[in-house]
Amino acid sequence: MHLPGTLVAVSALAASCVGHSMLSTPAPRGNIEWWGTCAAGAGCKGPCDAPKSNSTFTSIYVPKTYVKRGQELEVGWNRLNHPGGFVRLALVPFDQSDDWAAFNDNILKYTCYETNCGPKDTSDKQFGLLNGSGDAPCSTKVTVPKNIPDNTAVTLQWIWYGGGVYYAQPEASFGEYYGCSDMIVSGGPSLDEKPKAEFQGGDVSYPNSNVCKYWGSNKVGDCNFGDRKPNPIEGDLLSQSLEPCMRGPQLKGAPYGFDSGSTPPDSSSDSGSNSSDAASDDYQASPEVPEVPEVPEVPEVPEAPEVPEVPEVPSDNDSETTDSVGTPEEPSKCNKGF
Ligand SMILES: *[C@@H]1O[C@H](CO)[C@@H](O)[C@H](O)[C@H]1NC(C)=O
Ligand SMILES: *[C@@H]1O[C@H](CO)[C@@H](O)[C@H](O)[C@H]1NC(C)=O
Ligand SMILES: *[C@@H]1O[C@H](CO)[C@@H](O)[C@H](O)[C@H]1NC(C)=O
Ligand SMILES: CC(=O)N[C@H]1CO[C@H](CO)[C@@H](O)[C@@H]1O
Repeated sequence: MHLPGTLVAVSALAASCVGHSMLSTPAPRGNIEWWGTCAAGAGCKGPCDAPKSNSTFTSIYVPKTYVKRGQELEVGWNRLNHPGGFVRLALVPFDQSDDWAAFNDNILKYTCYETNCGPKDTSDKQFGLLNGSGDAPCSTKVTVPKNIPDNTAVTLQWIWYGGGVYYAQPEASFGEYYGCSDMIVSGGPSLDEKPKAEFQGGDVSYPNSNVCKYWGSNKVGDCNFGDRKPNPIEGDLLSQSLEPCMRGPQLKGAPYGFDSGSTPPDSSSDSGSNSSDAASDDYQASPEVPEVPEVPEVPEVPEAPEVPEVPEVPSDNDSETTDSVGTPEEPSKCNKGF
């Protein structure tokens, strides 16, 4: 990915600037095409930051992450100068990790984007109280389901949606962002029951209520931009994304399915417009017949991939200037965060 001329370099910075938050812990698969982030507005339609075939998970050269059933797994992402929105976490067998419907059917948790994190300057002069920059690490914990058979390769999906303050426009919302991390479940107490999706609200703006601050939509799929992709124009930063998604004031509420008047999120038709109606296989549907591969045996060894990690993405959190603060007319302010 290297870059003969200034124009290309500028466009690379721009691309890294257009991308925004991403899963950081456990480590994501790694997105080469969009410089680390998987933004629906840039053309990355999920369900993961990279497809199953790009995962290094089956390579014997890459150390695996092991988790136990019932374990409280810490999931982290960086705020990267943007307030608001929700994070959705879902977990499916690795084999099903290219399938939106499978994730929509196996949601574990919703929480606020700004969980355990917030802006650097709480009373930002330009964007208002708690709307300003700051790239603190955010995090939540999710319980590894107890209905997963031993030695199952699984994929945890992270989605950020409903985020706000798109390029200094306080009333413009971001599109959706996706990331996935592959791991093996082994050990821990077993239980046949499939976990129910839960919502844990309470963010930096509403620390003691079961809601989140968000912009645009509280529903996954509304800001996926369907099959549309941008037509990037060299040197035109904003042309690299279809964002913003929606315009309107900052909102306060629970995710779709937990707010009044909507139905629970566990059924695939309710959660995410990009889903088929076909039900996906559940782990507990057939405990005797784990259709899930036993991982350790997977020996397909592609030549050791050289670039499986996220490529040189500028450091997430060392920015002095911020992309949300930089105005669209000043794309050079944008080259540090993303
Ligand atoms: C997947 O891998 C191919 C081949 O290395 C690469 O061209 C493509 O950009 C990767 N996809 C993503 C989303 O990073
Ligand atoms: C944050 O920005 C939104 C959109 O302009 C505004 O409605 C809201 O009042 C701001 N929040 C605070 C706490 O000032
Ligand atoms: C960036 O984040 C990492 C991991 O959260 C942390 O160790 C490091 O100190 C941070 N750097 C800065 C400059 O904030
Ligand atoms: C309804 C919808 O947008 N479906 C899309 C979901 O994502 C896949 C993969 O990008 C597309 O092929 C579908 O058209």
